Amino acid sequence: MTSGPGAARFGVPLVRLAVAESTNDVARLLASAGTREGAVVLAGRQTRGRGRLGRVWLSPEGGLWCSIVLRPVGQGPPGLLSLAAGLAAAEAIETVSDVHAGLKWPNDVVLDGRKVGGVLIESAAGATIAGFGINVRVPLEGLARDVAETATSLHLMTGRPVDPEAVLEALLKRFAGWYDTWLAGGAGIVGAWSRRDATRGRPLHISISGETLEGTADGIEPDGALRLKDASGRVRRVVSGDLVSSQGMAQGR
Ligand code: BT5
Repeated sequence: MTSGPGAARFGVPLVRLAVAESTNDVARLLASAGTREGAVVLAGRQTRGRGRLGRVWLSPEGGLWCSIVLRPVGQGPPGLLSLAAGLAAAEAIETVSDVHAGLKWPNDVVLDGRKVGGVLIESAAGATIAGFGINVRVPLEGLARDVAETATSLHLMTGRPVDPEAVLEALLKRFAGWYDTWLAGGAGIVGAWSRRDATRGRPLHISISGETLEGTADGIEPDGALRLKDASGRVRRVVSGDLVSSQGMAQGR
């Protein structure tokens, strides 16, 4: 790693593994062994990568699969940490390429409407683990067909080889900044996120505990909740823990 405020703060120690089941699980083990804030686990591939709510995250060679151990002193707004992490991932992508990265609530990073990355925040062993997955040069043929239909990679979008290490370095710097912003109360996170909002105005079908809600994405609230507007104009708040699945999030390219 080169020097720089974020690189120094996040990325020590940096545990590199050729293969992990899930870097979030390795980070959890490190956290329970008392590792310091900023420890990072990086894997060449994951055999049991996961998304939210037990969903599978496909993680072949060629991606950035990493997790950061956080030990927040005090507490920023809970609903904004995941958004801050998404912002950091979007900015890291833009640091190493000339693409524009959008965000879909709550945590998808999208290029031209297709998912290039995601964020998984978990609490474990008295710490918080922030997991990031970015398809840097993952061949889409290496993903399951249904996933490949809505996914993309940085390599595909830029037409140029991108080094996962360069994305990691940018990510650690950007996330250190947004994490500090979050710790300080989160001012600016919702505004920055909203400027990248790739979902606003799009139709959504959301299932929450067996109930299906339909409406149009109407941006996010100050606490990070999604605003879902129904046909009559009524706005319902959806918090990320509520969301079981959504359709329409990958549309509108
Ligand atoms: C996420 O979940 O988007 C969070 C992904 C976090 C992955 C990182 S990798 C490092 C760390 N260790 C882990 O085990 N996880 C974290 P969610 O919003 O639930 O999205 C999951 C959905 O994304 C799946 O159901 C698929 O539809 C799709 N998907 C799976 N693999 C993908 C990939 N490589 N690229 C794009 N989409 C993918």
